[in-house]
Amino acid sequence: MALTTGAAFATGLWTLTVGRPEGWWVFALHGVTGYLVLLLLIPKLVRVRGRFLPGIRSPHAWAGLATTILALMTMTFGIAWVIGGDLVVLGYNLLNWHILLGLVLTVVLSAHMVIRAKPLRSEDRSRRQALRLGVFALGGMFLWSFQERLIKELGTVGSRRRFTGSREVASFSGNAFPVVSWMADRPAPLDVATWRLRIEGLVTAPYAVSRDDLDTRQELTATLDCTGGFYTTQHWSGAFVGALLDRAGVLPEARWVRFVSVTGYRWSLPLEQARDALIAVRVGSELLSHGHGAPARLVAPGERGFVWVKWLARIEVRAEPDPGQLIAINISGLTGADDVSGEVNARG
Ligand SMILES: Nc1nc2c(c(=O)[nH]1)N[C@H]1C(S)=C(S)[C@@H](COP(=O)(O)O)O[C@H]1N2
Ligand SMILES: [Mo]
Repeated sequence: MALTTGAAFATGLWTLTVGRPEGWWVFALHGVTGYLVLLLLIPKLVRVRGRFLPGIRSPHAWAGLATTILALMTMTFGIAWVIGGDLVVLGYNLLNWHILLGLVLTVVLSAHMVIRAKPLRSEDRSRRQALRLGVFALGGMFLWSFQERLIKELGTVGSRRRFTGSREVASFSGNAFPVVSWMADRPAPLDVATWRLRIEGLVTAPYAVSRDDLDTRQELTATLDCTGGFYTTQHWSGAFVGALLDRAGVLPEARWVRFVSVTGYRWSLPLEQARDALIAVRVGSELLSHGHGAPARLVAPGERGFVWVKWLARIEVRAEPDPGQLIAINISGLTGADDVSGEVNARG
């Protein structure tokens, strides 16, 4: 039970990193794993049912009940989102709640396993047990494919979702698509007149460019797909990272390119992939608005929205990847001046 919930959590985390259509099966795997947890929950509930009433005074019984409700809510919200539900509670949609509750559930279950750790009973490891798990996994696959069939047949909003589960919003509309931050990044608007983007690190000649220098009208049509559940396809324009790097002269030991925001938010791409990414200053024919990352943002085709760093300050060529970015994106909003105009929302 705990192991399959762990698998559901792991595959869920994994989906957040997948942005290319070839990766659709990761989302399918997450769906199947979710249904597997649901199926395992039923016999488990039948087994402990008899123990709940006699133990009603004990905190364990209530903790168990609360955890079960949490698990059921997590699954219900996930399923409701893929079908097409558009309930918004406290500013968060069903997908946001699914992810949030899934995180809480994982923390609770991990604590439970640490506190009440008991060794696996030998029967847990027996062949019968493995067989049972196999049968339930088949059941999970069946339920998931039934869900997909049903969504198609009924033609619900979910039938028009992207393979990531995201729904299309305001494609080809210039700046008119949603403004989102990963956690709490809300910088005040940057002064375009004095702003410069620096290109530095493992290069022969570091330099800095203004927004006008970047406005070279190199174009890319790409889909921004936010893990918060929307996507938008736009014509972006600016300068390709490859062109910017060539001007600086990349050193032979270079392997990675790190994109750093004025807020400290940052992400890295492997050098070859980074070359094909765009530093955008325009969307459609309009200059980027503040909310969308003006003066310049990263457009990284095939990567989920959180990689598309806004309000860029520098591009650094490096030899190493950057594990610290996982922390940086979560804490960047805690520092720096806030957006006084209130144009930037955080949910994403
Ligand atoms: N500096 C910075 N860049 C950021 C973020 C952020 O919080 N800070 N959020 C990311 C996320 S999660 C998404 S989905 C996109 C959203 O871009 P948009 O506001 O133009 O829709 O920006 C990305 N770039
Ligand atoms: Mo996002």
